[in-house]
Amino acid sequence: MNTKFKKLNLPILSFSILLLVLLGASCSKEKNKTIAYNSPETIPVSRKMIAELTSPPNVPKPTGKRKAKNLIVNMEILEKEGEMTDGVKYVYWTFGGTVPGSFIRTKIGDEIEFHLKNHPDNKLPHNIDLHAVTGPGGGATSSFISPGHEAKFSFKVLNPGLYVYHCATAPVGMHIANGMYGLILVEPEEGLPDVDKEYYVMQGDFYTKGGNGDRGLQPFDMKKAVNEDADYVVFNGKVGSLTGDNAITANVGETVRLYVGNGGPNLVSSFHVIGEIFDAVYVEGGNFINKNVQTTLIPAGGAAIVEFKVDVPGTFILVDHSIFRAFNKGALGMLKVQGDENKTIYSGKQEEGIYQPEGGGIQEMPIEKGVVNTEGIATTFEEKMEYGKATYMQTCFACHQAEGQGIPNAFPPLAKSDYLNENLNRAIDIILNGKTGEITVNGEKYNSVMTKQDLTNEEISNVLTYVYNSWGNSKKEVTPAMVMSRRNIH
Ligand code: HEC
Ligand SMILES: [Cu+2]
Repeated sequence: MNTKFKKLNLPILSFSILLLVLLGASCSKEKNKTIAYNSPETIPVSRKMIAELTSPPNVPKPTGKRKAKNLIVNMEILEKEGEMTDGVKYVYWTFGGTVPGSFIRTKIGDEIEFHLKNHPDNKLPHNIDLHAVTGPGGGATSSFISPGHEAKFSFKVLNPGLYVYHCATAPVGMHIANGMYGLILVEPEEGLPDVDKEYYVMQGDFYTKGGNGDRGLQPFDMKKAVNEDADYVVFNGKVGSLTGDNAITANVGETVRLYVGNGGPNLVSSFHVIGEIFDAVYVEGGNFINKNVQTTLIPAGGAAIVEFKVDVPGTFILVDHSIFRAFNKGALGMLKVQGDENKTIYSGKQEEGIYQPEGGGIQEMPIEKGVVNTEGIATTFEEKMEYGKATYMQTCFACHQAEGQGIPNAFPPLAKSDYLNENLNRAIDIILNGKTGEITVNGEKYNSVMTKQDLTNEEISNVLTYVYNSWGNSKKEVTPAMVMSRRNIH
């Protein structure tokens, strides 16, 4: 009857109270006493069972009402090359072939018979330290094995919660930095409450010889790791593991539970989902439940369970809210929610007006479809370039950068952009309507969002003329009439 998950304490509490009443004890006095705590080490195990292990972002089936078992975990260590991001290779060291390693799902009282296999093709010895283990090194010394060998050790899980496991072979930091971590869940006796969707997300920081985006096979950089100067901070082992087609999904009205871990080795995570509020957070993966949380801190070598109901459709972005990590180092994932809009909860953009601090109130934008703002109309090519540059520096610069060079993995370049130069109408459309979905610019894939730009036909013709006549582009001139005709299509 050991149940540390707070949510599930109620029935046990009422049961104990009932017992006390039956025994004739004074209920009001006894309420404050601690509940009798049956040692979980005395929980009997019924049978042998092979543990289901899953790769991220999936988790094994809930343990539900099953009794404690002799649970056999077969975990294989693989050192293998993978892709950190497009064009960047990295040799990962893995538990089960993925970063993070296979998810292990257990129930309190389970006796885990752990078989750790070090593949013969591997180059190094490894071991495992599971934070769910009560015992020296969390199993590390008992599980130390060379390539081509298998180690076996057993432990009983005594504390419900979500725990990190990792390799603890020297240099420990390097083994973790190369991806040797994962999560093990210990469910309480009754299991966790039912939800519609469950996913496995784990953050990690990576250190490469070259800088972020430098191509080719990148070796681990010990000096940067010691200085905690990460080149990549990512979810599930690589940039884009949870974006675009890899996004996790849910339907409007469903409850979502994320098992979120942080392997580190160095950085703590300020885990946040843009556009959602966590209804419940099992703080640090333990039994304390906090409600209505915006951002939860996940320490290196720690975890949290977050739960929320998705009420409206859209793409919800998972980030480490140390926000440069999200937009510049990869710590960005997506939850795509499908279903009907709910305008009571979220209206979408209802109106946009001119803001006049002097108190002019909100007015209509003077740039309704095709209506040209008569001020500042360029009459010569030079004027177009001048006005276009001004608009560029006001509107486009933040993302596409001063020289149109863009930002690797986030904002595509406009300088010498094959994509831009290939199709003028498409470029106009992008500014009028925005752009989402995967595109390839100069051989690099981008899968992000450009919002539509509220500019007049005149401004769009100027800014595009400026872009086409700068940075080695194809020198096209765009007129307001051309923009107007694209506007009328939509
Ligand atoms: C908030 C950031 C942001 C701003 C501001 C922005 N863009 Fe973009 N732009 C993007 C992103 C992101 C993409 C790629 C979208 C995708 O992946 O589908 C993109 C794509 C493009 C493309 C097609 C790809 C290429 O590189 O040729 C063009 C052209 C473009 N933007 C022009 C502009 C112009 C001109 C402006 C200013 C009027 C502008 N953008 C403002 C983020 C931005
Ligand atoms: Cu290792």
